[in-house]
Amino acid sequence: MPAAWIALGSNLGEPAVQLRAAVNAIGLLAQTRVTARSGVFASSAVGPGQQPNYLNAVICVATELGPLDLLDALQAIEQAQGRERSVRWGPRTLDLDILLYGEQQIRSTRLQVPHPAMAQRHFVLYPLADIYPGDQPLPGLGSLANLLAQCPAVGLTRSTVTLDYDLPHPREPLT
Ligand code: ROI
Repeated sequence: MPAAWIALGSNLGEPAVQLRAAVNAIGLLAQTRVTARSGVFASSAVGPGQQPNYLNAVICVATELGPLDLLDALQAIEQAQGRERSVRWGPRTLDLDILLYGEQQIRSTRLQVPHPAMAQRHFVLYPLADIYPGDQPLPGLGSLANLLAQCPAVGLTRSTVTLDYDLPHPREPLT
């Protein structure tokens, strides 16, 4: 079953609550199981303008949903958790990005995988490193160790907050 890696971010409302609710909702998707979750990281906002600090994390799912069905499902969760999309690069209650989907490289208008900005984003790479297999190159991007070496963790700290999500037993049937 394909493994997909999903980045989570929030800097409005109660970010820890938002991230936990999102992981729970993802774990309830049809034909999908959460197989790993990173620690939670606090980061100052990257991008233009002033905005509150973020909490960021990364999870891995095993899923029978194709990439676009997974994207639809993640966007529905963002909407259900009250995401406003008023300002590009602006603060958000919940941001869910597909970082990687198996070995696939997808360049469509709706979905680009690997996520085109991930190599420059410490708030994605460091959480990913908590759970990504060390010996496995990222499709088209090379080793994670190399990406980390080129992306200093400035303004990024490991939070004491956790996602609080119990991983299901690997042999539990998918529903
Ligand atoms: N900055 C941080 N630190 N974390 C994010 O999740 C995040 N998401 C974004 C932008 C606005 C690029 N900056 C961010 O979309």
